[in-house]
Amino acid sequence: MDALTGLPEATIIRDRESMEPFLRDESHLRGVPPLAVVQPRGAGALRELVRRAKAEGFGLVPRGAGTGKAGGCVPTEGTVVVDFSAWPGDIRVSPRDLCLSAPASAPLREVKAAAEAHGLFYPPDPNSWESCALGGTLATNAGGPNACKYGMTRHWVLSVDALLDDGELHTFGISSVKANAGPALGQLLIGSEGIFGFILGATLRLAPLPREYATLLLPVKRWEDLLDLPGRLSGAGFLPSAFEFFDPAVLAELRAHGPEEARRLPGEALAILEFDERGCTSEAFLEGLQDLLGPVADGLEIASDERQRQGIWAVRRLTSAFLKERHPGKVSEDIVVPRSRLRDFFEGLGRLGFPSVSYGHLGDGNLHVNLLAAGETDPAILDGQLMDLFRLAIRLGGTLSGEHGIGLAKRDAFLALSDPGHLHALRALKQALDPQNIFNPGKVI
Ligand code: 2HG
Ligand code: ZN
Repeated sequence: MDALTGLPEATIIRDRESMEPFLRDESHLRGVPPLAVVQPRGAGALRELVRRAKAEGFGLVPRGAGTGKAGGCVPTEGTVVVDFSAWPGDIRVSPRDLCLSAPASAPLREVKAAAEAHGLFYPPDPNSWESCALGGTLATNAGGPNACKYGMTRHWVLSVDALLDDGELHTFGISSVKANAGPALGQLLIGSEGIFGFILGATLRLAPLPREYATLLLPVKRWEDLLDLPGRLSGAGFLPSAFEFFDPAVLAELRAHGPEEARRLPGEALAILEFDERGCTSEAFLEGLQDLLGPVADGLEIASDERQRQGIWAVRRLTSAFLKERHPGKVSEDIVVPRSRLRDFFEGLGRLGFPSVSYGHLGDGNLHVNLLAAGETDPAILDGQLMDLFRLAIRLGGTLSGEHGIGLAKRDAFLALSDPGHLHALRALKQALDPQNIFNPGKVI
């Protein structure tokens, strides 16, 4: 592609075979071959790319580590993939300001480790935390189990470094939790999935590192018994740092076909609860919790050391990859409903009548409903099933994505089901910030 000739501070990949890994993320989608893949190493490359994209009319698709779940970074027709893995910069922790700054290319694993080295904590923990890049988590406002206590990525972002349609680098926000000089434009970029510009780095808020964890495996004899628990716990002042679940169908799948450690999982349905506040491993705390749980707590197992704790988490963490390996054509959703509507949601899901397995983040109502047979289902029927699922979540006061975002995978549903006023405002923003539609065209809106 001639339009990229002589691009400064960048590596350019053009051959089909080398571009192949850039066609996919971790969703079920496969993009079209891009015009090229560019790996920028400096602002000069991006400035030029933006200028040439506008002049030549091609789109720019940002990419972190490619671990997204909604096809946000897969290339669409007439686009160049901009892979930020070589973007320069260091992770710098500032304990006095309780914050850390890092480039988009920083692996999230290293961001979390850098905070920990100072006794500090960066809570966002998407399932891909060991392989994803910070930039991707910012662009998608990544979640994870800890979100039920700590919130999403956006709640930990103090400022954002971004390059917009003027080709220039801007910093939105300051290194303080208090900053109120006008609307928070940095927050507009978090979760924007690359449609307003490139996110190049951020300054992140940190918390003190938890010193103790109570990690509990809670098998139940009746699956419905789990569904009131998130609300009951918070009503009684218990705030778990994670509350994950496996429904009977996913548990059966794991037990029958999963790896060794999954075959021993107990219960008709199962929850993993974790607390991380000071005193959570004390007898008084655990007794109080057991009292509240009542008979539901009959089979409760409490991890007695870090090895057991990691063992419990390992099974939860492998679930997504295990299901994908066993059902390559599966479609995984991440709808969310208010915690008080969990029971209504699962009753409604049963009435929809198509087979699914569910697991995920019960504590914040963010449920991974997986349609394992999607690969073998007629596309029109599958679309109908997904729309029914999204409508159900929306009817109960929820939404069609709790953490993975819209990207390409949920774009049609998002456009069909969103409030027209919401879409109008979003389009007006897109038009104002990216009038030539060069940033991630065809995604979200
Ligand atoms: C998880 O919580 C991830 O494991 C992935 O968000 C969910 O693939 C999925 O369904
Ligand atoms: Zn998840």
